[in-house]
Amino acid sequence: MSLTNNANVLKWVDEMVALCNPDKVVWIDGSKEQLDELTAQVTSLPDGDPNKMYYLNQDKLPGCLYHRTAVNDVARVEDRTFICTKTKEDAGPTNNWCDPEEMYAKLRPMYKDVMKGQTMYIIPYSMGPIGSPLAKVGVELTDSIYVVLNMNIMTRMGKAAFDMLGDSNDFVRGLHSKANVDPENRYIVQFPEDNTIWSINSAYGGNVILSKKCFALRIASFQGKNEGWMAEHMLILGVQKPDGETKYVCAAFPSACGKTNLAMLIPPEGYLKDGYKVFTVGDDIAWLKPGKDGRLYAINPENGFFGVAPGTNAKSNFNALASTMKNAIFTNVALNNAENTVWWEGLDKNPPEDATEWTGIKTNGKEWTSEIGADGKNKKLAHPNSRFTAPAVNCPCISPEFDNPEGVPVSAIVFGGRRASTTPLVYQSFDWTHGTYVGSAVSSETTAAAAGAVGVLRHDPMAMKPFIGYNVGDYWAHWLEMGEKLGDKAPKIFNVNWFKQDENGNFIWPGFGDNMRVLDWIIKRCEGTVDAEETAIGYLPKKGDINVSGIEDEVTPEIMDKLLNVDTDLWKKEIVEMRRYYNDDIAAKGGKIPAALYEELDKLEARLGK
Ligand code: GTP
Ligand code: SPV
Ligand code: MN
Repeated sequence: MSLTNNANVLKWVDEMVALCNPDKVVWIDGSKEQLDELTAQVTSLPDGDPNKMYYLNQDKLPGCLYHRTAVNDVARVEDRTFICTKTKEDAGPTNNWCDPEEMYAKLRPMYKDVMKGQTMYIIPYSMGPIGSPLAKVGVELTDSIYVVLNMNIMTRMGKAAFDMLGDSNDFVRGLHSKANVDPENRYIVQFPEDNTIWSINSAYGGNVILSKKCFALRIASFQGKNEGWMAEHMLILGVQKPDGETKYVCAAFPSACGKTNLAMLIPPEGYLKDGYKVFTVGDDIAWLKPGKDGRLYAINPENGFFGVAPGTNAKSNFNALASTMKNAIFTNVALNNAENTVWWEGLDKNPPEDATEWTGIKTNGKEWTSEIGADGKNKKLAHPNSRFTAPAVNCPCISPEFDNPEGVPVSAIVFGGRRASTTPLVYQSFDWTHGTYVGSAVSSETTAAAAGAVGVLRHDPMAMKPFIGYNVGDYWAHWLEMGEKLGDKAPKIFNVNWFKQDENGNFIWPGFGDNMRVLDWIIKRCEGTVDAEETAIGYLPKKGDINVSGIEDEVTPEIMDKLLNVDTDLWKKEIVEMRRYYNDDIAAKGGKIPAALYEELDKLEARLGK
C-alpha cells in the first residue's frame, strides 16, 4: 500500500517500478517494526552474501550492525560522478558533464529489470527538521536494505516526510541500484534541472546514501543558487561562553580534513574551568539562508553522522566515539572476533589478536594482508575510509538547537585544508569579498575519502570541488551576491590550517581539542574584543593572542612563530599558482570568474610586493 496520494510521487514510482521490475515494492514508513524486520532479514543472509550485515556484540554495542562493501567499492568515485545539465557550460569546469538525454539513454538499459527477483524500497525523507522553512523532501528508491538502514540514521525518514510534501512536486527523485557493483559501469549522476539522481553499481556510503552529497550538496547547491540560499560542505558548531551566550561557527574543510572532529571538540581544561562548552549542530553539511533579521542562519539537513572511523578514539574525539555506542552501523572497519566488537587504526594501540580485516580475511593482529594502494606497503586492518553511521541524538554534545526549524545565526565562516606549508594556523579575511577569494583558493592534500592517490595537493574551492552542482564561476558569483545581500550582517570569514608540518613531516600544531584556542580567537575577532596584525594575506593573531596556557611545552614561542609565519616567497608562488588555476583550469574551460575575484588576486599580489 502506498504511503502517499501525491500524484507526482505515484507517477514517478510507477515509471521506475516499470523500469527496474522488482518482484516486490515496500514503502518505508519509518516504523520500528518495519526496521526490525528489515534488520532481521539482512542479518540472516548467509555469510559471503555481499549484502550481508552482522549484529555486533549487543551487550557492548546495542542495536549496532556491521557491513563490508566490495573491495573496489569503498569511497566516492569522482571520475564516475556526473552533473547532467542541458548545456556543458552550466555544469562548468569542475564537473564531468553529459547531455541529460544521452545519459538517461545510456543508463536506462542498465536499470532495465535490474531489480528482478528483488525488492524495491521506497524511502521518503526530509532534509532538515520536519516543517522547517529550510527543509526539503527527497524520495530514494533502492534495492539495498543497507541503504534503508543508513537513511534511517542520516535523515528524518518515513511517512512524516510525505505529509510535509503534501501535493507538491518539489521533491528530489533518487534511484539507486547496487546492480552487480561493477566498477566499470558505476555511475553517480545528478540531473539538477530534473531534481533527479541516478546511482548504479555501487553499494558504498556516499555513492548510495543519496540524501547526502548527491542531494544535500550537488542538487541543493543548484537549488540554492536559484532560490537565494547556500548548500555548503560545512560543519556547524556552537561555542557557549562563560556569560551564557552561544556563538555559531560554520567551517568548510575537504573530505577527511577534520569537520567531524572540530564539530564535536572538547575544549582544553582551562576553557572548561572557565565555563566554555561546545555544541554540535552538524558535522558535514550546512544549508544557509538569510533570516528575518538579515543575519545568515544555518541548519544541518542531516540527522546523523557518516564519520571517518580511523583516528577516532576517546582522546581525539570522545563525542564521536560515544555517538557510535548504540544503534550505529559500521562499514569496512575491522572486527575484534573474540568480542564481536569493532576496531580500526587509531582506536587504541592494541589491534585484536583474533581479527577480521576490512576485506573479510581473518588474521592474527600482527601481520595482515589487506592492502591499500598498489605498492602493497600500506597494510591496514580497517580501510582508511571506513566509517560509522551514527544517530545525531547519540552525541553527548548535540546542540539544543539541532531541531530548531529556523536554524542558528552564524557569526563566522571558516575555510581550511591540509597544507604542510604556506597557510598559517589562522587568519581573517579583510571582508566578505576577500573571504570569497580565500574560499576559492582552498587547496588540500587528497585523502582516502575519494578513490585515487592520497596526499596530492589539489584545488578544492570552498571544500566543494566534488560537490558543486553547477558552474563554479556562477557558484563564486552566488557567494558574492549573498555577501551583498547580507551586508554588514555577513559572518566574518577566516582560514585555518591544523596540518602545518616541520622538516620531518610532523604536525606542529596539536590540533583536535586544542583547536578551541583558535576558535576562541575567531570568536573574539567577531566580537571585536581582540586586536590583530594586518598582513598581506589578512589579519593574523598578534603575538600572545592565541592562548597556549597548558601547552607551552609543545607550542613554544618559536613554534607559534612558525605557525603564524607568512612566508612571502611561498605566498608569491601561491599567487602564480592561483592565476594559473583561475586562467587554465577554470576560465579556459568555461568557468566565468567574477571580476571581483581577479581584483582580490591582484590586490593580494600588490600587498605581497614585487
Ligand atoms: P568527511 O566525513 O570525509 O567529510 O571528513 P571530516 O572533514 O569530517 O574529517 P574528520 O573529522 O573525520 O577527520 C579526518 C581525519 O583528520 C581523521 O583521521 C582525524 O584524526 C584527522 N584530524 C581531524 N582533526 C585534526 C586535527 O586538528 N589535527 C590533525 N593533525 N588531524 C586531525
Ligand atoms: C566526504 O567524503 O566528504 C564524506 C563521506 O562525508 S561521503 O558520504 O562518502 O561523501
Ligand atoms: Mn564530507
